[in-house]
Amino acid sequence: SRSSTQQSSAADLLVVANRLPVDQVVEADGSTSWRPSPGGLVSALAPVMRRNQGAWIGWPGNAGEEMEPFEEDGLTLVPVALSEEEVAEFYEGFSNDTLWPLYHDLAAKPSFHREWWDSYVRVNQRFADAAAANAAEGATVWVQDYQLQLVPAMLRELRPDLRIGFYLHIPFPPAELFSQLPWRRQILEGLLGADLVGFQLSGAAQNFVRLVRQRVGHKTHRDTVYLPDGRVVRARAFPISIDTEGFEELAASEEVQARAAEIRRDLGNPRTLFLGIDRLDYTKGIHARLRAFSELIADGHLDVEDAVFVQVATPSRERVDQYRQLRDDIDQLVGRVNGDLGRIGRPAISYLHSSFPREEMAALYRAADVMVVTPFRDGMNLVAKEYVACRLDGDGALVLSEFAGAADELRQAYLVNPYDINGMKATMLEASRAQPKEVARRMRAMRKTVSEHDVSHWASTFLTSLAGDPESHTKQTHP
Ligand code: GDG
Repeated sequence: SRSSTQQSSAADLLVVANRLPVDQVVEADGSTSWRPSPGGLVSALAPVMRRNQGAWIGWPGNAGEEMEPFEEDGLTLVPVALSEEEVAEFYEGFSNDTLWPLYHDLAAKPSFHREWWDSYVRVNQRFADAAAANAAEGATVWVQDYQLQLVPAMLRELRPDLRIGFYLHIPFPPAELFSQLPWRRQILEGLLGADLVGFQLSGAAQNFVRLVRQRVGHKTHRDTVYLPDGRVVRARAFPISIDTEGFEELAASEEVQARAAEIRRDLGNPRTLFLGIDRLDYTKGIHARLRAFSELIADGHLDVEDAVFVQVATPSRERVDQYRQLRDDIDQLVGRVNGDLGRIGRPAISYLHSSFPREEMAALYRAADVMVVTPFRDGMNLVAKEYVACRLDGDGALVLSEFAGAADELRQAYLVNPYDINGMKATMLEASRAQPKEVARRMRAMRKTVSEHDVSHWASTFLTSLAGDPESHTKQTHP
C-alpha cells in the first residue's frame, strides 16, 4: 500500500527498462564511472524526462551489489541489482532463451525451465518495487519490453494511483504459439496491469486482445479490454522509429562522407556494395542472406571483381548456447564462401564480428548500394530505417524482409520472403540492377515516411495516448 512505500525521490515520469541508458566502465585505477550508452529510446525520452522530473529504472548491466540512485545528465538513474544467478536465469534464461525465441515464431527452440520463471517473477517484483518507491503521486510510468511483462500488474498492486503504460519492442505471437508458454496466463495478467499496452504492429495488439479473451476470459471490443472491476486496458500499435534528423546530420558531415568514400576504395571500388548490419542473432536471417549472395556469385550472376557483401554482426548474448552455435555457423559459411569464390584482395564477403561507433555505421550506410535486411521475424528493425535516413542523395536500394515490422511502413522497399533463397537471390539481383530512376522513386517515398515518423513522434504519440483516455482515470499527466 501507499504508506508502506519508501519514497527516495518523487518522479512524475518514470521509464522502467531492463537496462539503464549507461554502461559502467572500470578505470585503470580500479574506480568505476558511467558512460552514456546512446540509443533511440533514451534520446527520444530524455528531453521529456528532463522536463518532467524523470527517473529511469534499470539494470546497470553487470552482476553486482545494490547501488543508490544517482543523477546523470539531468536524469535520475535508479539501478536495480541482479545477482550472477539472476543474470543467468532471468536475463539469459527466461528472457533470452524462453521468451525471445517463442515470440519470434520459434526461430530457435525455446527452453522452458521452472527455475527461470521463478527468477523472472522475483526480478520483475524488484523492478516494480523500485518504480513504486520513486514515483510521485499520480505519476506516469512507462515499462519497456519483454523482460518486464509482470511489472505493470505488480506496480498497480503497490500503487493504484499511477498511470501505467507498457511497450513491447518485439513481436507478440499469435495464440497458437503463445499458448505453449506454461505461464501464459500470468504474463497476460501482468500486462493487464497497464492502462495502455503498446505494440509495434496492430496485428500484435490483436493477438494480445484475442488471447486475453480466450485465456483470461475478459470482455473485449476492438482495442479495448474491460476488466471486472470497471477498469479498461487498451492495446494499440505504435511503430517505433529512429532519430531521423540525428542520422541525417551525421550522414551529411564531411568526416562521414570521406569515410564512406574510403570504405569503397578499400574494397576495390566495387560496382555494387551490398551491406548487412545486425546484432548476431538467429532471428536476423544472416546465414540465409549470405548463402543467397554467395550463390549469385557461384552461379555467375555476380562477380567478385565488381560485387562485395559487407556484413557487420554485432556481438550479442554470447553466453547463450544458440548464439554461440550461430556464430560458428556463420564463421564456417564465410570461410567456405571466401575460400571457394574469393580472389586475392577480393573476398566475396567482408565479415566483421564487432561493434562500431555511430559515425562508422553512418559511413557504411552511405557507402552501400544495396542494404539487405532479411530477418525471419523482427519487431520493427531500426537498421532499415537508419539506412533510409542516411541516403541523403535519394539513391540506394533496400531489400527488406516482409516479416520485419518495418515492412508495414516501408512498402517501397524490395520486399522478400527470407525463407525463400531463390526469391532472395532474384530480388537482390533485381535491386542491384534496377534503373537509377526506379531506385530513386522508391527511396524518395521511404525517406518521406522516415522523416515524418521519427522516434520523438513515437514517444509523444504513446504518452499522449496514455494520458488521454479520460474514462479510466481522473488525474492526467501532460508530457
Ligand atoms: C529490438 C527489436 C526493434 C547495431 N550494431 C551497432 C549498432 N547497432 C544499432 C543499430 C540499431 C540497433 O542497434 C539495432 O536495432 P534493431 O531494430 O535493428 O534490432 P534489435 O537490436 O533486435 O532491437 C527490433 C528494436 O528493438 C526497437 O524497438 O526495432 O525489432 O528486435 O539502431 O544501429 N550501433 C552502433 N554500433 C554497432 O556496431 N553504434
